[in-house]
Amino acid sequence: MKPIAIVSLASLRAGAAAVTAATAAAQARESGTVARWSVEAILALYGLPFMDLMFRAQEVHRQHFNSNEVQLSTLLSIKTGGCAEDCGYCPQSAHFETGVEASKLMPLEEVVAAANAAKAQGATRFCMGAAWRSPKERDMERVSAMIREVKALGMETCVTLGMLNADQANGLKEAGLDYYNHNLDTAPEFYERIISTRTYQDRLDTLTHVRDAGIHVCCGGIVGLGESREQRAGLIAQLANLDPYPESVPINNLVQVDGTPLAGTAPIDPFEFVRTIAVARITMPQTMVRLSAGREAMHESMQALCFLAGANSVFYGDKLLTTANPQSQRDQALFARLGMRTSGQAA
Ligand code: SAM
Ligand code: DTB
Ligand code: SF4
Repeated sequence: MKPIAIVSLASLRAGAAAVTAATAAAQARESGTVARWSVEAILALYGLPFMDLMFRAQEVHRQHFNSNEVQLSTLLSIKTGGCAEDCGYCPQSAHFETGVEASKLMPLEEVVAAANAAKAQGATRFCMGAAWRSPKERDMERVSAMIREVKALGMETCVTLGMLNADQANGLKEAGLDYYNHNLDTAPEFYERIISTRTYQDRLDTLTHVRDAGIHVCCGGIVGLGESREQRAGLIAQLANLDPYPESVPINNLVQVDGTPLAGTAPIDPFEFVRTIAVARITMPQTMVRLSAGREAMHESMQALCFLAGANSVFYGDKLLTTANPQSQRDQALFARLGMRTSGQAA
């Protein structure tokens, strides 16, 4: 006797709602209008049976990308620790005792040497991060020089320096900056539980300046902060409804660092993390979805699921900013086992 398939009415409804929303979004894009994603439509995607969600994410992914290709960005902390902000996840905040030593801005030669090494390892983008609330004038000159020199190596450049005003964004564009990373981090209604020293609107304003300056936007968030699924959907809605949505969306899984207020938070279920990647892919079909912080603690099989869900970029190199990332050899072995090639690699 054949087994009887039991499908709940709720999951059928969720599936139908998600498909309708995704189709509407695709139609809106074709007609040149902006697709608005409601939190409900995103929750309906989250609520799909895992296999259906993965299938849909792959379908979308394959319309826009080679699903066997991954892009590599290497991070360098050019100014570490002592940050005035109080982001509850961050080991670099001066508000918490984490053992991270504050350093001054790195000399230009050291930055160029690190970029050269990253290029030699196969990275195509070099991302420089500074633990600042916002850069000062003198900092801007020195970072602009770094951008010019890294760009001269033939790499894409990205910096993340905290809040920017319009003049600063224009200055970075003149220096040749390709991407600016500034994350929304979480849903607006959860945000105040995590950060008190700058507002959600401050972040949106910086993103506007970056966009207006003609710099590509790299903007994502962090999960595993103790947020609910609805709040994860709220973050994705904020990102997907930016007009246009970011070219690059890093999805970070909290790296718990002793001394930060969020150390000890219950980790997110691995499948829920994969679902978040899939939902980002479906709602932002043409963005680079970057599987970001948290890979060091992730099994290879889970990383493979993230690629299947539509992630097509990673941070590459044994260090993120202050915490560990998989060794390059481990990543190369993983890509080889999965038959994935890295972008920029000869076919
Ligand atoms: N200071 C700049 C800023 O916050 O705009 C740039 C650097 S900051 C470290 C960039 C992002 O890294 C944060 O927005 C957050 O999403 C992520 N991040 C920081 N600490 C993390 C941690 N412990 N685990 C996972 N992601 C983290
Ligand atoms: C992003 O979204 N993740 C990166 C990058 N942008 C700058 C940073 C992750 C930091 C993880 C904690 C650390 O190493 O200090
Ligand atoms: Fe500072 Fe950025 Fe860390 Fe927040 S996330 S404390 S702004 S370095």
